[in-house]
Amino acid sequence: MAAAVLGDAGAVHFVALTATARFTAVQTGDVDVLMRNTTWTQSRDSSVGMDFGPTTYYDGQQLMARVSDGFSGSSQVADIDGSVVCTNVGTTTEKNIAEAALLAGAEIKLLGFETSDEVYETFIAGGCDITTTDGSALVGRKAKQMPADQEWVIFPATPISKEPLGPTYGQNDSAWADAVNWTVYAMIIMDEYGVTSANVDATCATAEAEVARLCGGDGELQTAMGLSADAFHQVIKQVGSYGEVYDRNLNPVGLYREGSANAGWLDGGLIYSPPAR
Ligand SMILES: N[C@@H](CCC(=O)N[C@@H](CS)C(=O)NCC(=O)O)C(=O)O
Repeated sequence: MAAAVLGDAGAVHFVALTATARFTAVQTGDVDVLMRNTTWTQSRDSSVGMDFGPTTYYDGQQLMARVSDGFSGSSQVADIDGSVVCTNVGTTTEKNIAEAALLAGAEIKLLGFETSDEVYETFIAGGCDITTTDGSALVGRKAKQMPADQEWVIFPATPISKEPLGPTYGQNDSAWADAVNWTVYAMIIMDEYGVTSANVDATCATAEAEVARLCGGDGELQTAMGLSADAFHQVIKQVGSYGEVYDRNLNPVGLYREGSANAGWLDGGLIYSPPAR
């Protein structure tokens, strides 16, 4: 966003927010855009004073437990009957698990924490049998924090919820929404054409049609949105295409686009952008 709007990907001020504090920060304008792992839901979109941009990661809630407690990749929600479950407060997670446990006839004790660090400290120390949140976060925490003397497993194979994650901003600010949304779309479209930070300069020098427009050449639409013509050229050059950003951040923890909902639409996934014209 900083590369698109200010021409400098480094011109950004990151503010760390707990799950409970994040929506107030958007409503008050303390942050211009809330990123990372906020799920698009009906209530957040309608009554909480926010609008949602394009989904950048199709996630889903799963559970994580110790193999030594008898859990495996084929465990189901019904199998957590009698368990202590740790999660973050102010999330879709706590609501989903309470609902899913009720439906599966599992009686659980839910412990809510402000930060994820507290969740995993408690889980590692044995204060809870189960942790639950978006599957991507479980995979990340497992890769980073599983102690050598424990084996953690993630289940059920099919997530218990849909967690579409993407940018969120204050409602009724159409110009800002356009800038945020089209930055995401440009990254998706450039990925479809195989344009990367490494080849964007050369590609833009000779590009035609849709790529040329996104590069800021013939028929470009960025200036009509209040951005500079080369806004998306800068995004790809300084940050990368959708695929590059995905691979850079998520491959290291073992998450790959292939065969997932986060593959491009031409590869059977859900990542899709309206045309740049
Ligand atoms: N996607 C869900 C869950 C988000 C969530 O649980 N976030 C937690 C855990 S991944 C978090 O960001 N914690 C911040 C932290 O502890 O650093 C939502 O939007 O409610």
